[in-house]
Amino acid sequence: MTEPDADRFLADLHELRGFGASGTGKGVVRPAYGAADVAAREWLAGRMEEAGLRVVVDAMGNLFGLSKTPGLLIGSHSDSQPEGGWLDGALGVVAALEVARAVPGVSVVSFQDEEGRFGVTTGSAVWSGAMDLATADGLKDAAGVPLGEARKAVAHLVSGEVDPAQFSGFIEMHIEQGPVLDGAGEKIGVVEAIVGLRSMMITLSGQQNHAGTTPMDMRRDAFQGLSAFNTALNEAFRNVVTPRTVWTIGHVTVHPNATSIVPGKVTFSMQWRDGEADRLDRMEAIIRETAAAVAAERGLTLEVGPLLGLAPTAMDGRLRGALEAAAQEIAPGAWRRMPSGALHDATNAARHMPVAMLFVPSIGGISHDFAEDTAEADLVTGLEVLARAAGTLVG
Ligand code: HGY
Ligand code: MN
Ligand code: MN
Repeated sequence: MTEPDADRFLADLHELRGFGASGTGKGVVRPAYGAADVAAREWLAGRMEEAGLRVVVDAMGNLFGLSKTPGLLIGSHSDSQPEGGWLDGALGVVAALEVARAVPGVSVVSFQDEEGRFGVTTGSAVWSGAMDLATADGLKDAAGVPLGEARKAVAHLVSGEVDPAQFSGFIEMHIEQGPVLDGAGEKIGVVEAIVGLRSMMITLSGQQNHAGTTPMDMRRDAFQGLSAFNTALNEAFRNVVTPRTVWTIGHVTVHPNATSIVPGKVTFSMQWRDGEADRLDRMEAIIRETAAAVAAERGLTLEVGPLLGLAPTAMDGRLRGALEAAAQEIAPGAWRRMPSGALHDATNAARHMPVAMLFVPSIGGISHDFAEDTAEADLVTGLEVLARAAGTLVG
């Protein structure tokens, strides 16, 4: 084992953010299967080969750099949110590459569509068997493009499949994407568990009509239905949720989205997250009941799309122990155990192998925004902890 090269690691990170650079700060626009995503994967494949790894790209576009001796898999994703930060996912891929250069027996992965342009962590979901390829191909993005169509953009790179059984475990380094470490002035978070998530698209349909001549009591206004649903849901959740439970209506399309037309149709995303599976179940029942009640009261029709999601996932004790020991050596008194409120590919990898995660601070807790950032010194501390832990695990 040699020491990781911090300068090369930082140079790779800054080069990667050049693919899909947003022009706003260090932000990136690198959605799955877009030109910038494909170019970034081609560049990463070249860096993996230079590091002596065998490159394999699977049918979904998951990019693997395999070590000669199978052992630990380390990585994350290199696709981004529609307005993404330069580190979300990319940090874990580039750190894995640098660790693989220093620690024999480490393989590297950049999963595809972790950010869910098409669903929820679709690349690692198909790789892990949580979703079959045919189902994934039928998923559509917000513009109605099927994944099966979009992934033709990586067809020229596809070279085979990678069996998860060959790996002894998976570790993902990621930015925290929250305020805890930055607020406490700490450097490392060792993740105890990743929350579960459920997500579905809901459509309320009423009657499109003239905004001037249609009396309020004669309207079947789909947006008013969404507004009433949201208010009723927040009230209905009060006795079910905890301060850590979150739920979000993040994507809304109003049809026909015109100033002088009563909205006839509203389609929106409903996403909720919690550490307990039975609470996710109870919330799902409340969502369905509340949507049906609002639709009935307002003379609207209701369509509920397929349920997507991931179960809450505990991290592996042995892998976590190696991360904690390395954190204590490198950042004594400046690390903590903590949950992950964000989703990660590690949840899907956990279907086949022990997994663990470590976090570095997010400045101001900002993420899924062009302003996302982490001090370079903290990025390097995370790299050193990851390399130290990997060295003990494959040693
Ligand atoms: O939404 C998430 O938690 C992840 O960043 N895609
Ligand atoms: Mn991520
Ligand atoms: Mn993300």
